[in-house]
Amino acid sequence: MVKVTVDPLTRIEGHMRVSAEVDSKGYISSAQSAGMLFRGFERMLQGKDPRDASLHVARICGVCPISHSMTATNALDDLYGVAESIPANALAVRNFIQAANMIASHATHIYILFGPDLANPRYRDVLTSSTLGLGATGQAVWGELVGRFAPISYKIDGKAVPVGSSYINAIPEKKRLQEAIALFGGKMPHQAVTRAGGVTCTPTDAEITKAAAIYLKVMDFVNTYTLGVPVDQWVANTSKAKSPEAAVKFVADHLANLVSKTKNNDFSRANGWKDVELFAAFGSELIGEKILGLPASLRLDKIGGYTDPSKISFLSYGAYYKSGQDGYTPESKAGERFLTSGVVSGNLKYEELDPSKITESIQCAFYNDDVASRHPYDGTTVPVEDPALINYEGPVTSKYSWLKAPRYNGIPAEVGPLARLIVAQDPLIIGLAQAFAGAGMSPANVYTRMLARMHETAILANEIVNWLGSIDTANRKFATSLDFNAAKDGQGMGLWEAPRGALGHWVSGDGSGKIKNYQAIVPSTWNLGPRDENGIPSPVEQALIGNAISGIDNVLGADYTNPVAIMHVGRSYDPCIACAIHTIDATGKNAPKEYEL
Ligand code: NFE
Repeated sequence: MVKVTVDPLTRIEGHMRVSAEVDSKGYISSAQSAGMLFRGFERMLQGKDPRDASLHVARICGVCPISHSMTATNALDDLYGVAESIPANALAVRNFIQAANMIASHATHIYILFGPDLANPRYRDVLTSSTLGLGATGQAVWGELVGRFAPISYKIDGKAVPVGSSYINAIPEKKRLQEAIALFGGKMPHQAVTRAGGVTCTPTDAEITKAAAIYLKVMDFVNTYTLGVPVDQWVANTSKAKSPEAAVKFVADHLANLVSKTKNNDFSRANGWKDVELFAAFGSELIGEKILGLPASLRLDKIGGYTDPSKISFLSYGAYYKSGQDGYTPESKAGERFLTSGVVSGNLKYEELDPSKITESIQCAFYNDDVASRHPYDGTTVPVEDPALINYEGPVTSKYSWLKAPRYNGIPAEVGPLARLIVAQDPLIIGLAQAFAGAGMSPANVYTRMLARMHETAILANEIVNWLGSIDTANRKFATSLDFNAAKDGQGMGLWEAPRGALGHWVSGDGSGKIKNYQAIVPSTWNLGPRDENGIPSPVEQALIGNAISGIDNVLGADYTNPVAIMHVGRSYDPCIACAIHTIDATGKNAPKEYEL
């Protein structure tokens, strides 16, 4: 057995560590995922005025600050009892800035955080190896991968290939989207307009026009780089298809058509091979074998899946308020949001969301409590005090992470774009999930996670203009008033979706109008937490097991120094550990030795 540790795993910021036990044939037999940073927003919020929570929590993260402030705002709308009377105009503004942030975050992940892995030298070695004999086709695909996704300049046949075009051109799009958010939010990150009761801005027609113009620019990028089918056509034929079968057939036919008209290994954009199509070429059962003659074991849909459907589910709290109507229900009942809430089992059975079934376990996390698991309304955040107990290398039954372990009805849940669209029964994603399950494969894998992120970008891009257009500037009602007494002994729950998945905040009043308890369970905690008191591994810990350490089936032998599988599988969840721990102790008193401030 060889132990392979990747630390840090994330490109977004550090402090996520994955340690895997690899057997003598080069396959992962056990994995531990650890968050290594101790932060502390939940404790900091105690004793504060609840109305300020939406401002404080935005600082949990600079990538998804809209989602944190929005989720806090939802919890506060609930605490003050005003959720059902928030004006439609305020809900439209909230939808717009959330969707713009979601698209920016997805572009960051696809192109900056995950994309560079596709230009890993391992792909060069595999695609150009004589063992596989892909010849000129393999060379051409490698050239396209580097030309689009490489974060550095490579040399091919002695000639320098510039930094990847998709990688470099995605960056200004994020800036553009930040500007669109700032038009309403005042600034970005950490906008200040989503507050309990509504929003604090009153947009003008000129601002809406400007936001629409920025959006159109971003759509140029999506149409030029990401999708080989215009956004509206893609959505009409996939997300709005008559049936899952029709949606999958549309994509399969589109790809088959592309393959049939591709001659001389021309996988260029000009020939219709946009990023989603190129990604499919070696990522999917739909096409992988057809164009490259790849063995099935080389495909991305073969890695990062689950083997035991009874130990995993897919969870979404639902997101985006229904357009054109005042108010929403805080518990996000099924069918009440643009993307619906719910829980889908590992066997793809849907059930309605019951927020009382959510718990967090500290069994394997560096926190003390009398009981292993609690509902977040009763949750505590008490870090272990003895630095000697901070051991990321401990056995799987010990404490080994700063992330707690969230569970739904006692079962780990994957969250994120894939889970969101499985729960929403999106025809393309549910069609693919069913097809994979029918073929005895896991419905969740590296390919479906990445495809869902691209597909959700198209769905939101198609909808965002409607939300923008629904803002009625002649009607100046953007907020409702609050009864401050309502917060004294009350409780509030915010259930929302961040780019990386289900995000929940729970707040309770202390009887005097201050916050008594505040708990946040974030997407990366769901996906990347440790084991629980029943020894069940988290989603990523399950998804790593059984994979060849060098990815793509160790086809050229196991390379322990380039563990592509750990990178692909871990990064397919788009990890953000700053979000997942959200606790900082400025005295350093409770921090592990190596992190003392
Ligand atoms: Ni720091 Fe976040 C998102 C939240 S992390 S990015 O998306 O909440 O899981």
